[in-house]
This record gives sequence, C-alpha cells and structure tokens, in this order.
Amino acid sequence: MKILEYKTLLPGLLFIFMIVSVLSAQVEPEKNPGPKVELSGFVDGAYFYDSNSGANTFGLDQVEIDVIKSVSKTTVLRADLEWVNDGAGGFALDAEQGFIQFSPLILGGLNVTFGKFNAPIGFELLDAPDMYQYSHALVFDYGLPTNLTGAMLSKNIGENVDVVFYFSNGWDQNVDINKSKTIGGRIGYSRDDDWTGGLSFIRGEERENNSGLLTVLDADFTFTAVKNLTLGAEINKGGENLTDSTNTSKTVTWLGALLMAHYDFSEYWGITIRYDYFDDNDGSRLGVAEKRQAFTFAPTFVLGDGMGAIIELRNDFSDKKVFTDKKGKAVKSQLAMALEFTFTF
Ligand SMILES: [Ca+2]
Ligand SMILES: [Ca+2]
Ligand SMILES: [Ca+2]
Repeated sequence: MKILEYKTLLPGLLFIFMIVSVLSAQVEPEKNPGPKVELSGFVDGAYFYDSNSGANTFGLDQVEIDVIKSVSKTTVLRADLEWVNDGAGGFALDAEQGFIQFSPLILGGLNVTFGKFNAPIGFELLDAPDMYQYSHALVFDYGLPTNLTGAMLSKNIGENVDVVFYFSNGWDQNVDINKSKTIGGRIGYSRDDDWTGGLSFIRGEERENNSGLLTVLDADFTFTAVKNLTLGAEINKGGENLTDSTNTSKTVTWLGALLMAHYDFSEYWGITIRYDYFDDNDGSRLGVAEKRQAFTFAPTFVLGDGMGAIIELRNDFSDKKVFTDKKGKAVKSQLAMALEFTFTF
C-alpha cells in the first residue's frame, strides 16, 4: 500500500474507533450529576510600547469565553471562543478550541479527544491567565504549532507517567492544506508535584504541495520543589526536508530554547525572568538566517480575585540587523514594554 493511501486510511480507522468508543460510552447507565454548563473565561487588556519605533497603543488583546459541558461521566464537550485583537482595529472571532472528549470504561482509562485542541507540546501555555509574563517565548512563536485539529489519544500510566498521541491536519490548520496528516505525541513524567518533564515530537508535511516534511523534537521541564519558586526550561530542535520543483532536496534546521524563573515574594506579587534563544540557521522560521535571543523581565501582581497585572520589559537582540529604529535604520536589537491587566471569571 502506498504511503499516501495509508495516511488517508488512518483517519477513517480512527473515526470508526471513536464511534465505537462513543457508543460504548453511551450504554453506561450512570449519567453525570454535575452542573449542566460551566462558563469561564477572561478579558486581557494591555498597553504596549515599542521603544525602537516609538509606536505605542492601548489594546484589548483578547476576550475569551470557555464553555464546558459534561454530557455524561465519561464524555465532556469544551469550546473556547475568543475574540483576538487583529492589530488593525478589529477583532478576529475564532474557536481556539472545540472538542469532545470521552473516556469509555471499556478503553480502560484511555481518553479520546476529537476536534480542535491546544497542541500538547512545549513549556508555555497559550492564554494570558496561564502565562508567567506578557509575551510568549521565541520557541513558542516560531518553533511550535499552537492548535491542532484532529484526534488525540491520551492516557495516564500509573501515577507519574502520561502519554499523548495525536493525528491532525497540520500546524494550526483548521482545514487541511494537503492530503497528508501530521502525527505527534508527548510522554510526560511528573514526580510528587515537584517537577514535571516531557518529551514531544511532531512530524508532517506542512506545505501545500507536500514539498517539506517538518519534524520537531521538544523537551520541556518544570521544577517547583522550592517554595514559591518555579523554574522552567525547554529545548526545541526542528528540521524540514524541502524539495524544490527540480526535485532537488535540502534540509533546513533550527534550534530553540528557553530558561525561565518565576518567584512569588508574597501572594500579591512576584517576578518572572526569562531567557530566549532561537538559532534559525537557514532563515526558515524567522525569514532571515539569524541567531535571535531575548531577555524578559516581568513583575507580576495579583490585584484581587481573578485580577492580575504584569509589567514586562523585553529586549530582543539578533546577530543580524533585523529590527528597525525610529529613523527606519536597520538595527540589531529591539526594546519593548507592556502593561497588562487580566480578569478571569
Ligand atoms: Ca483557551
Ligand atoms: Ca485564547
Ligand atoms: Ca496535512
């Protein structure tokens, strides 16, 4: 069987598997007694200042409403609806996530997720209330997908190990741009809530004409054993085999990393420090072959129940002149500041 046919067949098999799983979940007699629909979400507003260009603006960065509905003891629906500032005066309405997750007893603890979900890869999380600072790391922006549309199997093995495997359209593809499916997974280990670590991979054709097979390996690590201190680290190695119209192939690669520390001085305030590294050998991610780094310093504040604020100072610097200053001159660094308020409910 040709590879292509095999890849087309797999989602079909997976779909049949899921229908059987859902049906088997339906015959379970107990209905979930929990609340009908849980609503949560957040409002994220900020003031942003780019000291290079002098550009500065207030902005409502995002409004999100999350809807969770327990259909039965083994089936949950979730939708994350978000309005994201498009930077041009409008807001883009999107379904950040929307999935059904079921865990039929017959599958012995295996969870099946179908729909669109946050990609289970990397150290940082997507939404503002789950972040330790205002901006995402270079690794998050350039080395990883954000959301995946497809099917995911996950399972806890014992108390310390969890495993995830998924099958999706591709990196942030609500609709597939080609005929190939992207596969990936993560194996995680956690010990006594002191530290967690994970090894992830994702691999697939991410170009319209199947001219680039993209593979990423990512390791994430979180250490929280010292009171009030969270340490995080990530290493991200990516490569893409590109084939041009003359059938000549070449491989482009990148290496990204982050190191962060967050310390809470009291329940009302803390400080985050983060170092970013992204070596884009071939310019396949940043557009220019460069080695970019960033230092981020961010005092964080808890203002009340569900209310938080962050002041962020971030300095990006590159070995190439990829930024511009006030006069439009190419320079090697960029300094930016942000003030952010988040309200969660
Ligand atoms: Ca969300
Ligand atoms: Ca969101
Ligand atoms: Ca695809």
